[in-house]
Amino acid sequence: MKTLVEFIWEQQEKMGKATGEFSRLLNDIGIAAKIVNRDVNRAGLAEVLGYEGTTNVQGESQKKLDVIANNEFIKALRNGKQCAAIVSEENDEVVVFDEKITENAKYIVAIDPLDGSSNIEVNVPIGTIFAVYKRKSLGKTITTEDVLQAGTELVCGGYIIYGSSTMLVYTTGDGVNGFTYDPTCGLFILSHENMKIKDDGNIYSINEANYIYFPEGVKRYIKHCQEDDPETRRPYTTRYIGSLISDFHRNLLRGGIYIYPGTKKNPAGKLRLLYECVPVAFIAEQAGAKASDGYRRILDIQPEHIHQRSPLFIGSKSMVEEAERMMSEFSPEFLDEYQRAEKS
Ligand code: AHM
Repeated sequence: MKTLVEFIWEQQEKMGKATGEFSRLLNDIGIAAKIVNRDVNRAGLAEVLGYEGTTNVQGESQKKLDVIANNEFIKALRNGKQCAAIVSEENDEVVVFDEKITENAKYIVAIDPLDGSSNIEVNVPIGTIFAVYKRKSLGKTITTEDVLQAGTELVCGGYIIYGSSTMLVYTTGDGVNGFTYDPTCGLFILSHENMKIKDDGNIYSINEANYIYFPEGVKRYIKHCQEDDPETRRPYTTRYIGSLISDFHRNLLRGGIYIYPGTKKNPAGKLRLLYECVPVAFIAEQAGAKASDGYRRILDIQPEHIHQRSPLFIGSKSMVEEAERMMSEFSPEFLDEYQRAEKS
């Protein structure tokens, strides 16, 4: 039995980086995850259910649990002192911690504290998604350069899924490992070592109700998934939970593609680059899969603002490549359209 904390230490030592700082940071995320897990498990009870009565920067109504989860992660990371600032889906601005306390803090965290929270009431798995970057301004005041780093600069990408069991999955660029929470001893235990995604899955996950608004390339790819071709196991099967982490986690274990494209109404799609697309893209690549905006590698995109959105095509390599091919062939103009929309 190996615990999350033991595993992080071992990995850091192997890479010659065992100062304890990163281990502490990840451990702090694990501590907050346990508290959020407890609250998610009580979600049927009045004091954690329903709306907070506030909206976030995206104009979405905040659920009580969104706010609770956000507070728990911020509190744990502030107390741990290894993180200098947080970009959170639930905060309009960057949360910068007291400089006197975090003078030597080496890390910046981008987080969606509770992804898929519209599913809370119906007992569907939800998740926390996080990305860890190195602070560029060590010893100085936090700058925009600290928080607007491309995915290629990531130190760690991870998520926690609150499902039939609770799991923490993360990568630091040396493979993907999953830890299952054992509530009897309060520990995350290594259960899924060196996870890999099949090259050619047969599950596609997309909200097809938006079909009429999709770019032609996406429409063609959906039709491709539905064609009869036993040799390539088509027609594929469709599974869409509407909770990115649940859909991604299933496709990670079984093979498949998840798509949240741009649409005529929302050219850049719905998902946020920094704390939704980038961390799962890093995990996907480390598991041998691909993540793209339909044209470009997600990790190569240079963010221009903290709550920037991006279309996402992620999962089994051959499936993402086929979808990208159709985007280039049938919707070459859409890249400009969505970039323009994202800048305006
Ligand atoms: P959220 O950040 O408000 O929770 O929204 C993100 C979620 C993803 O988890 C999920 O895949 C997607 O929104 C579902 O959107 P839709 O209902 O449009 O299919």
